[in-house]
Amino acid sequence: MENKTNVQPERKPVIFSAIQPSGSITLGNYLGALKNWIALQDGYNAIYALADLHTITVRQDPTTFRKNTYDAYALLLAMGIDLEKSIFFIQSQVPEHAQLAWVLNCYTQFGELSRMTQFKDKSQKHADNVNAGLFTYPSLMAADILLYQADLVPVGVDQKQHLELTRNIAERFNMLYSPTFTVPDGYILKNGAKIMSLQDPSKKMSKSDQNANACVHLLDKPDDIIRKFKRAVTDSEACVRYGEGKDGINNLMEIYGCITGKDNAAIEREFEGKGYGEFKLAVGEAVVDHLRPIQEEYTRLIQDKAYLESCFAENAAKASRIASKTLAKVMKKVGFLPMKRS
Ligand code: ATP
Ligand code: LTN
Repeated sequence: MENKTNVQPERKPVIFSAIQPSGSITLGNYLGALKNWIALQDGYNAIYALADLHTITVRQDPTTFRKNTYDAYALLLAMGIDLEKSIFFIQSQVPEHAQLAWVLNCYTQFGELSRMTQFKDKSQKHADNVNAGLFTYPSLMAADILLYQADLVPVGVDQKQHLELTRNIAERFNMLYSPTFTVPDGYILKNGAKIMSLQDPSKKMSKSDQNANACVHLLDKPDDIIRKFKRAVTDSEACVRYGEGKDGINNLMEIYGCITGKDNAAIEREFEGKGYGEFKLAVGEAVVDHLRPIQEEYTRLIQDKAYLESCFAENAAKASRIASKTLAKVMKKVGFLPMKRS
């Protein structure tokens, strides 16, 4: 997905990313995506969102959904999203997202959406509710990105296909009318791009996993984190080395490497001659130590709802100022009449 031409030297490149408040945020979300969001704030014009419109493609209990949204916002601030540097808003509070998504739906082909592997996976997983929103999910995601003329989109590897589709939609619209959207590039981390389930290391670690032991949540208590790592599925070789057929150990090495900055060779040396029990405990403890300050800051922030709500409002207004410009251009090019309110 190389495309350097749309990064103009006179402005800081724009990055956009979003996460759904669809459950409690996991270590996979953090190492695969969110840690990178924090690091990118200095070099880029960073715009981040909680994609709550996407979340209702899977049925949500309203009370839990509201709680997850507050929690995710507070947790991301606790991780280090700095509102002096970045915009961080809630998607449903910026109506331009739903508006542009509708328009883009009409420039996205049924065949393209049918090929999305996430759609296929999620329709199997939620066979009783294969709704139209689940199907058109990628055009809403394209709207999120294109409204801000994003140059780069930091995401986990599982979102690559949606990003390709976003590029195709943008290119198609630009060709049909005139250059309107920046065509974005993906920004996928090498390390931690895909953290796997602790119970089935062939599957990605996912917020919505039914098996509580499969997934470490950032707000899990230290004892629970240690316990989940102790129970992580490994293999029978009892040797800490990266290799084929060792998905469980590879995954634990990846997590440990992301947290400590050590490479695989250093990890292999550190645990030479030691058993899996010792290694799993070390990984658990490293994760607990890393999360401690984040959890403390989250606890402080979540008690201050008034502060959080003022952040929601201020950031939605900032986002809307940018989004409304792109939307107005699109509407005009398509041929809608300008809206004049008396
Ligand atoms: P759900 O279970 O509701 O589908 P999820 O845990 O898969 O949720 P998303 O909200 O879809 O998470 O993704 C948020 C971000 O985290 C995305 O950029 C995604 O690529 C990344 N991500 C999700 N799971 C992982 C994982 N296991 N490893 C690395 N990155 C991940
Ligand atoms: N589909 C994404 C969340 C998401 C997103 C976006 C990511 C919604 N809109 C725009 C990047 C850019 C996911 O992580 N499942």
